[in-house]
Amino acid sequence: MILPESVRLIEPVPGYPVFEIAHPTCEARVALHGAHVMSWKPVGAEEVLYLSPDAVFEKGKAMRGGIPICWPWFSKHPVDPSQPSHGLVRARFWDLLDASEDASGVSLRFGIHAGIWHAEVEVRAGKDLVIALDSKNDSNAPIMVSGALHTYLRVSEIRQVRVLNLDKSAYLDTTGVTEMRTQKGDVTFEGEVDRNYESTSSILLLDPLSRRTLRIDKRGSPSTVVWNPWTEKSVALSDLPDDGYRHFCCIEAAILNDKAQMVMPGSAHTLMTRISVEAL
Ligand code: TA6
Repeated sequence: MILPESVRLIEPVPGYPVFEIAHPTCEARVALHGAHVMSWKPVGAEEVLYLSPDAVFEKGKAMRGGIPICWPWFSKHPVDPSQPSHGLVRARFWDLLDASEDASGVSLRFGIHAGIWHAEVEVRAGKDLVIALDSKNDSNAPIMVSGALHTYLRVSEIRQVRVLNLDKSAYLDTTGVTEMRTQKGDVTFEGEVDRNYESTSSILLLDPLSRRTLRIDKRGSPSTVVWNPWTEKSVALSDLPDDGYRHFCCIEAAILNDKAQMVMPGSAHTLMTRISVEAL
């Protein structure tokens, strides 16, 4: 396939192809492994995504940072504990189906088949970043899909960050005793946060030290997951520096397993997230 002028294929690690985008609207990197957006930097702005300096770039290993695609299930498999966490496709190579560009950005389209599972994803990098994941049903019976666009957003200092638009939303707190709670005001970070919010709202992430607000819109996603591992889990994760937790916040457009979407034969479900940078 002939790549657009502003896209070139590089191999920062042998056997690990990465599409490097240098377009008038942005710079970005997308790995073929996991169809994984590793970095995105709109023109005039600093890098928006957090990629762990200790991330592993190896077939079969999930990459710590960027935007992992967790699919066709989220976290633990609904019934089979032997299955990998966060689904099948973040640790596999996808196929590049199409690549195009115009004045407003670059589009890369990837596809993957894993048994009965068939997904296609479009990555649109420009002034905004849009990821649209299509769960396709090629079979003659309904299938249930869940998952998440597990976005790692770069922040200057997590203790200063505020997440807006989840006030009064119900959430499942999965730290400590797993229980349902209701959000009061903005989400702030004074310890580990791992929450599954019942929310379809757009999210604003205020990062005062970077003097910026990130806006996260979404579609086809009944839940928003907010995650920061804090100190202990940061130390426990080998592919994350001990203080890595200070510099990212995950805001995930999710379909949790208990809200899995039914996809009828011959049709598809789209899970989409859009990230944009706004001044503080
Ligand atoms: O999305 C939040 C979460 O499910 C957390 O519970 C935490 O495990 C995180 O994902 C990272 O998961 P990973 O499998 O990438 O280590």
